[in-house]
Amino acid sequence: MPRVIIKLGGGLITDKSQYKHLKAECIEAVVPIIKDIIDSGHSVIVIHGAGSFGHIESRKWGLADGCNPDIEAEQDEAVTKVRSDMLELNHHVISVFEAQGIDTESLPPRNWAKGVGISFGGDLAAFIRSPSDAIPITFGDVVDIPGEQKFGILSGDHIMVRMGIELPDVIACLFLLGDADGLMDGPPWEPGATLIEQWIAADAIRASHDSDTDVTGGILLKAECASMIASSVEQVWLLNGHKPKRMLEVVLEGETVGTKILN
Ligand code: IP8
Repeated sequence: MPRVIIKLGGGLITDKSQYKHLKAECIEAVVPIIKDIIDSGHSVIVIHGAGSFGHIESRKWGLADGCNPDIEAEQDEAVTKVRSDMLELNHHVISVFEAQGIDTESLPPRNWAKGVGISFGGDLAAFIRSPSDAIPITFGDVVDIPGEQKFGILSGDHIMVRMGIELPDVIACLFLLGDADGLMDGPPWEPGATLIEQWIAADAIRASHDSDTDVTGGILLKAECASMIASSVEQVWLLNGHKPKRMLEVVLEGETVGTKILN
């Protein structure tokens, strides 16, 4: 069964500048198109980012750098809080799917993954489903790291890489952005920034859509991750999450407005 992996960017589903500010209407607009993708015979996996439910607190307490013995007690509290905030965000996302009649199963990385970056440890077999099964949903999370570092931040973008490369029958990996049509040739808020329609890792990017708020790396991380996936998957795209029909155009026609990542 052809498989499609979709990352709902944290900047699409939350307002990144305000702590725990959900953009429910954006999730509600995307889910019917995901349903169309399922109904057209595809197995779908959904990964969502953290946005302001994860990055603000993680940045404040340096969680991406692991345990700092000087502030260990505060960090432990922050880990618990971010994990609980991420579950809250995940419940919001899941409730939109359930409201539209799509069965889901939540698989938080803290329960199945250890370590960060693309070489994190964890069994991905539970994500292999057929189109009639509940769709697995996971997200960027605080995960345990063996040794002194104790914990770290596993980005949903790194989960995308591993799934895109290792799971069978993946025909498309789609990264939905909240602030642009795809990768732009400059910061999207600057007048004159234009869409890069095709991108290959050797091309430098000046743009930095999210780097001020993201502890995991923003648009540059996404572009690098997408490029790794493009070595195994034909359709890897950065798309405007506010125009969700473009996902269906990629899946059914292999063409749309967005940035196609080439190998
Ligand atoms: O937004 C980050 O995941 P991402 C997860 O997918 C946390 O990079 C908890 C900040």
